[in-house]
Amino acid sequence: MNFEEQLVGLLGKSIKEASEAELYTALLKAVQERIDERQITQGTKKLYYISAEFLTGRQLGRNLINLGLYEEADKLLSAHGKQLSKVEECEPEPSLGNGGLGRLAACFLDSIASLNLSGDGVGLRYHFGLFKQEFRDRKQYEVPDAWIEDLGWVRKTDVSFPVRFGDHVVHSRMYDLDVIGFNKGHTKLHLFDLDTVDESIVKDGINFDKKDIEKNLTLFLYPDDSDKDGQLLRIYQQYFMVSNAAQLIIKEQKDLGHDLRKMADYVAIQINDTHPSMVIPELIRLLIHEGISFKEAAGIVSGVCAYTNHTILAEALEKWPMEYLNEVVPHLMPIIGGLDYAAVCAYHDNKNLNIIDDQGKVHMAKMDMHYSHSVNGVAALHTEILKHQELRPFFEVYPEKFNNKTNGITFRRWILHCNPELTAFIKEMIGDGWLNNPAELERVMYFHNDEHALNTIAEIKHQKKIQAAQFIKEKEGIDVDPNSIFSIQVKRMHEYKRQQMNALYIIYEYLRIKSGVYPAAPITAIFGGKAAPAYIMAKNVIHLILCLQELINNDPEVSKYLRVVMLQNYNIAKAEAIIPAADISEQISLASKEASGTGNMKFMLNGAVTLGTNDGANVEIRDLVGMENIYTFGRSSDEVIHLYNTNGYSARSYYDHSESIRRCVDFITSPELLAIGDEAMLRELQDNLMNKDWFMTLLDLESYCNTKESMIYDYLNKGKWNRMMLVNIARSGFFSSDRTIQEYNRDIWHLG
Ligand code: 26Q
Repeated sequence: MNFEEQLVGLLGKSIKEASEAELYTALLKAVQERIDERQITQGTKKLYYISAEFLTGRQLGRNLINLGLYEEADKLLSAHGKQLSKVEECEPEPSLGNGGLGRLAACFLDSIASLNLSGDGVGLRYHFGLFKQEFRDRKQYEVPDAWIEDLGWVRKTDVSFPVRFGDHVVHSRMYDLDVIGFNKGHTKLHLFDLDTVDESIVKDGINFDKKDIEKNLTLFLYPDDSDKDGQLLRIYQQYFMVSNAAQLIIKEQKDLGHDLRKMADYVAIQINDTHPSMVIPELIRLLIHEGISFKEAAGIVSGVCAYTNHTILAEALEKWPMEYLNEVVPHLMPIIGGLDYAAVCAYHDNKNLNIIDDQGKVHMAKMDMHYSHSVNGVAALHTEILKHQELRPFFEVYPEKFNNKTNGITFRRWILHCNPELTAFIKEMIGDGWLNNPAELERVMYFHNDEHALNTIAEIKHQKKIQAAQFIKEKEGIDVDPNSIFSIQVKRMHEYKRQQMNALYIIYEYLRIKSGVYPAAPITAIFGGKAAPAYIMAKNVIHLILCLQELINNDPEVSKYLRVVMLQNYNIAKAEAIIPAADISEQISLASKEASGTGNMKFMLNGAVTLGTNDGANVEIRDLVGMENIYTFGRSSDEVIHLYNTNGYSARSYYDHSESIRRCVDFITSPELLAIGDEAMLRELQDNLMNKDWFMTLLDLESYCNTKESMIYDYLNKGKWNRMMLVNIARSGFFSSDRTIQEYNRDIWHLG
C-alpha cells in the first residue's frame, strides 16, 4: 500500500479535512506499521546502554527521516494545504533527561541503529521527567510535565521482572521505544516502570509521599534529594533500573542458549555515568544465583562492563552512605563489601582506591573503575584531565583501561531534520555520500573560494534567522532583527558554563551604547536553559538575564543595537528551531570544567562560528578548523587547575583593579535594574561575583569582551565570515555520533 492510501485509510477522511492533531495520530500509526515491518538488528554480541536519562526529542520527524519517508510525507501534506512541521508540533516532547548526558544517549541510540549494530538502551519511564520551565516576574518556576499520552511512541509490553527491595518485591513493566536507523537497523529503548505508580499523589506540582515506593518510584527524574527520603528514593530508582537491566540481559542470554560464564563474548554493558553503577553488584549477585562463584562472577562482569565519565565536578560523583544502601538493597551490600574487600586487598597501601571510604560512603565511580574493563572520558582534554588529575590514582593502577571517546551528535536530527535547506545545498555541492560517511563532509572544502557557494551558505543562514525570528516572536513575543548578529548560548544553567559572563558582556555593551559608542553591528543575544530547582545562583542568573531583556528591549536608544532573548523552557524542539540560526556559538565554560559539550558541535555543523574557551570538545573544534576559523579566549585548563590548587584566584582583586569590570558588576544593582528586578536576588548574585565567584567569571571577562568585539567587527567582512562558516561546516564530520559509536565498537564493545 502506498503511503497516501495508508494515511487516508487510518484517517477515515481526506487529508484536507483532517486537523493537524488527527494527521499527527494517523502519521504515528502509519509509521508504527512501517516500523513493525522492519526486522530487529541481530548480531553475535549485543550492547546494553544503561542510562538514567534519554532525551529522545520528538519521534515523528526522526522516524520519517530514518524510514526515508520524510519528503514524501511533506509533499503529500503540502499538496493538501497542510504543513508537516505544524503536524510535528502536535507531539509532546518526552523530557526524560536533563541535558548533555541524556541527549548524548539518544544520539548514540540513533547511531547504533543506523550502523546496524545490535544494541538496546535501558532506562526508566519517568511519568513527569524534567519540569517545564515557566517565567513569572522574571523568575523561573517549575511545572510538572506530564508527557505520557495514551497513544504514543513508547509502547507497553508484556515483559515484567520481580525487583526486590529487602523483603519487599515489586513487579516491573517494560515499555519499548523503537529506534529505527537511517535506511537500515532497528533496535529498542527499554523503559521500565511500575503499573502501580500514581500521578495523582503529587500535590501542588511537586509534593508527594517519598516513602510510598509503589506509587512514587518512577514519578520524577532526579527527585529532590535534599533530605534522606529523597536520597533513598534515588537509590530505589537506580536499583530498579539496573535490576531490570540485569534480569533482561540474563533472560535474553538464556533464551539464546548462551553459557553465562561466556557472557563477555555475547554482551557488552555501557554504564552512562554513575547512575547505573549498581548493575555491577546486581549482575554478580544474579550470576551467583546461577551457581557461579563470587570471584568468577566478578571477573565475568568486569569483562562485560565499561564506564563513561561525563563530569569532573565533585558534586556529581555519587557517593551513597552504606546505611542507605542497607536500607534499600540489603542483599546487594555483601556483594559491594566483597568487591571493596578484594580491591583493598589488592591495593592496601592506597586508601584513595577504596570503594567504601572511612565515613562508610560507597563511591560508585570507584566501583566502576575497579570492575569495568574500560573507563572513558568524552573529549580529548577531558580524558587527559581524568588521567592526570581527577582519577589519577586509578590511571596509575589501570592505565590500560583508560581511553577517550570524543562525543558526537546524530546528523539526522541536527542537520537533516532541523536544516533541510543546508542539507540540500551540501548535497548539491558534494552529493549524499556524507550522509553515511560523515568524513566526506570535508569535500565541502573544495568550495572555500567559490563565491556562489559562499553566498548560498550565507543566504541559507539568513533564511534560518528569519525563521528563528518568527519562532521567537510566536513563542516569546519578542521582535528580533534577522539582520543583527545572533549570538546564542543555550544549555543548562550552571555557574561553570558562565552564562553570567555573557550577561556581564551585555551590560558592558549596554553601558557603551549609553555612552555613545555603538557596536560594529547590531547584536541579538539569545539564551535558553533550565536551572535545577534548588540551584539558587543559577536562578539568580536567569533573573538577571530576564531583567536585562526587559530593560534593553524596551529602551529605544539601546534596542537598535542590542536585544536580549531568554527562551522559555528550552528543550530539543527549541534547540532545533534556534541552532541553525546562530552566527556566534557561545561555548564559554571555565576551562577544565566542561567535559565535552555537544551543543558546540551542533552549532558548528550548522555554520556558526565558535566563541569559546579552550575547554572540552572546543579544543578539538579549534584543531579541526584552525585558529583562523574560531575565536578562543581565556585562561587554559592548566592555569585554572593551578589557580584552584594554589587558592590563587581572588574575584575581589579583579573587581578592585579593573574599572570596566567594576562598572559591569556594579550595574547589577543599579537603579535601572533594581526598578525591574528582585533586589535580594540581584544583590546575592553581585555579592557572589565579587567575593566568591567559584567559577572565575571575572578572570576571563575582559578577554571575553575584547574577543567578542573583534568577532563582531569581523562579521562585517562578509567574505571572511562566509568562509569561516563554510570551513566550520566542512570540518564538522568528525563530530558525527556515527564516528563516536564506531570507536566505542572498535575499542570497547566488539559487537560482531
Ligand atoms: C548526580 C548526583 C545527584 C543528582 C544528580 C546527579 C547528576 C545528574 C546529571 C550528575 C550529572 C548529570 C549530568 C551530567 C551531564 O549531562 N554531563 C554532560 O555530559 C555531556 C555528554 O557527555 C557533556 O558533553 C557535557 O560536557 C557534560 O556536562
